[in-house]
Amino acid sequence: MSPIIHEGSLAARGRRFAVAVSRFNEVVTGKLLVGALEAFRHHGVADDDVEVAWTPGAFELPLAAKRLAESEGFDAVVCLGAVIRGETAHFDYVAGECARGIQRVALDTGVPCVFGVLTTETLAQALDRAGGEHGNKGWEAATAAIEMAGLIDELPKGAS
Ligand code: INI
Repeated sequence: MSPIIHEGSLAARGRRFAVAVSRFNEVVTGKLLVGALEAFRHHGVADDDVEVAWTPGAFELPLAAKRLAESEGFDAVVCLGAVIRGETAHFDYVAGECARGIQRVALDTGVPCVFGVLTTETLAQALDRAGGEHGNKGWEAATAAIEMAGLIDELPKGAS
């Protein structure tokens, strides 16, 4: 006897995605956005099937994600931001509430909301992860959103 396996496919043609991206540290988040848009195109998503909403900072990402998720217009929402400890004493509040809020939106709406928010000590570390030597977390977040959109379609439906 073998178990039933559920997996999300990366075939994303025809799917619709939203990206909420923070303007704070735009030198980083702009690169994350480029990576995310490239990943969507790479996996067959049409440019017209992606919408982008800019927020002032990472702290505001959950509310934007909530509106996008509740619109029922998207298979998943990608949240992109960069919270850099060196620049703020309230790093823990911004990063923590951002992560908690994004997860809450996903659980409350049933729409996958992906955490593509860098939390680093320095700007250099953030840039390394935004198209630098550690890849592009925007690309990874978009790919995770595609996979989760497929998985959620596959899984048994229930009241959520
Ligand atoms: N927002 C970020 O996205 N990254 C940061 O590093 C950051 N710092 O350093 O403070 C930051 N602050 C702004 C915050 O997200 C809100 O926009 C602001 O507090 C208004 O609510």
